[in-house]
Amino acid sequence: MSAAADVAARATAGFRQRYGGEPAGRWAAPGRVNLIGEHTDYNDGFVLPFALPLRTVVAAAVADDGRWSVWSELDDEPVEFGPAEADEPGRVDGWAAYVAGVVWALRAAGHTVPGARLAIASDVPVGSGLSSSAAIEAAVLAALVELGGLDLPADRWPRLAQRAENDYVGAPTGIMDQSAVIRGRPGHALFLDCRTEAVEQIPFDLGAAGLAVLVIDSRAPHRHADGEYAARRKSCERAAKALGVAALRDVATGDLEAALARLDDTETRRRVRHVVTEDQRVLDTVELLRAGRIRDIGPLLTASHASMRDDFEITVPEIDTAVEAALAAGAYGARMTGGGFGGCVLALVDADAADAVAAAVAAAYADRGFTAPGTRTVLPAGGTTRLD
Ligand code: GAF
Repeated sequence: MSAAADVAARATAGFRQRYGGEPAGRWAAPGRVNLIGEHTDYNDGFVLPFALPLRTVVAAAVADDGRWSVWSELDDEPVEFGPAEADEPGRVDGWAAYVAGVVWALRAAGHTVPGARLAIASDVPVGSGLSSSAAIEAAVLAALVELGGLDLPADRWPRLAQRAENDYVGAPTGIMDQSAVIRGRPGHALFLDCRTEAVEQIPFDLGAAGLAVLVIDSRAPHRHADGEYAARRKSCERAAKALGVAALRDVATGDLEAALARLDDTETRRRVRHVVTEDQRVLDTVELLRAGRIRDIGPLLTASHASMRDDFEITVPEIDTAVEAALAAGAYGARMTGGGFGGCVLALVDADAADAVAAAVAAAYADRGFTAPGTRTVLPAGGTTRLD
């Protein structure tokens, strides 16, 4: 059985076992990596993520009692909640908060959400920075929209799923992850303008170019990731205010030095420099990909990493070790992907060199006494969909 069929079968088996009977349908949403454009989304800037061939599947059916029951492989017992808990952000916690958050966001937007029984299985690893939470949100959202016959076109799903995460779960994230997992397309990276939500599917045919993206799970324990993420966001917002712009996206690359000169602390200057240069790197990457020059994006990926390490200060030793080892072993470029303080690194490599690069990273880890990394090659996959 393929991995995709297996995770769907697990969701169905979970549904039958917990609730009896058959689900009305199964909906799948992927994890994501971000090719480039980190911490730019909440600055109204540009990102270029793609969906992964790792999926979360929700098997679901309407429940006539108007309540929600959610079982996941992560727990033995289902979590149950009704409208009262759904309407009060924070009442449901743990992984089920992402489900309750979607119910909350739909209700807050004026939709009549059907009660439902849901069973969730997933191949997206939790806590690795591959957006397992956005995958749950998107799959549950797709299921509830269809089960309830809600009038909600898919281009409005990312903002709604983001609200679930921001306002119910309480994580002040941007719109990248939900957009990637909902709108991703096989063989493409998603160029997203986070201010306008305009998207362009950029061909990213690694296979035809003899290339691969190696995703390295740093296995670094998350170190204060939530608090540090929120602090970075606040710092950017303060800087935008000090510069008199709506968001750091409004600082043009050519105006960067003048803008930096107007800020009086060096830490804020570094944060601003990261965001403004990172937006430009996304635009440059898109130009190269449009021209079919995939290998040439390598230096931009590596420059993005240096900027995250030195200016935004969101990397950790395991992550920097993985990037350095991948580059030394011949990767065209490598960078941390995602929010930071752990998570994954991606490296652009020749497909036939992927194993050697992975081995070099593992050896560097062993030298430093780190827990062995996880490695896999990935191709851009499709976004959220109904399976049957
Ligand atoms: C996390 C967030 F959820 C995203 O919105 C984004 O800010 C990312 O970190 C950093 O680019 O994945």
